[in-house]
Amino acid sequence: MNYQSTHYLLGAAKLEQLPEDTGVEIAFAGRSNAGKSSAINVITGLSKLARTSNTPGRTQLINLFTVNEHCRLVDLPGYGFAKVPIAMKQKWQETLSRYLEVRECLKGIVLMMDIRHPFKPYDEMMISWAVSSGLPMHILLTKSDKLKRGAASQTLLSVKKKLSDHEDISVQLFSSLKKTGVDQARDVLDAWFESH
Ligand SMILES: Nc1nc2c(ncn2[C@@H]2O[C@H](COP(=O)(O)OP(=O)(O)OP(=O)(O)O)[C@@H](O)[C@H]2O)c(=O)[nH]1
Ligand SMILES: [Mg+2]
Repeated sequence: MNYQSTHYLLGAAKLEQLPEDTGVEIAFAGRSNAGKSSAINVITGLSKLARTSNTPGRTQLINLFTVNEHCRLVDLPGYGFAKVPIAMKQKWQETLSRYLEVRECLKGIVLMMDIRHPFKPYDEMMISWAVSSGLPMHILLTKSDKLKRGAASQTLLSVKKKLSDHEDISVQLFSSLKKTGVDQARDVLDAWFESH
């Protein structure tokens, strides 16, 4: 897959604003600040594609990026962000869960978990959701540069072990900062895009 010409399509606040439900979408999910937007940027090799920020909750819409005529990447709003009014938070989460439920062209989920804090309640929820809906999931243990090599591979092992019952879930180390694991992540995306 060639990601060079990936471009921003639109940001949807409601499902009605999404493009026609055809082609293939791969969604990037994870807690706020886990590094979703950064991962999209390094995977596509386009550093300014998705907006990244120190302020958690930056990505508030379902942002879609067109890779080519049939393929889109989706930057989902980060869940678990505390500093917005509760009503707004519930609204996003409702939109997010409806997107996951109804979107036919959604063919895979990339879940970003900060390697220092894996398996937060929302991650568990996403994982169970992927399992119950039969969608493949690929987990990026992000910010792996924050741990020493040994500690990072130990976390990888324990996360793999915890998910060993689920053959449709894969896991890898990832660092947007050091660009670790980029080819491995691309291989997964390519396989998903190409199998549909
Ligand atoms: N050290 C390190 N920092 C990272 C890495 N990836 C992202 N960050 C930083 O983490 C912060 C959040 O990154 P984003 O990519 O904006 O996170 P996000 O998941 O899109 O956040 P929301 O849009 O708020 O949900 C930014 O300050 C990034 O620079 C990484 O691999 N290593
Ligand atoms: Mg973001």
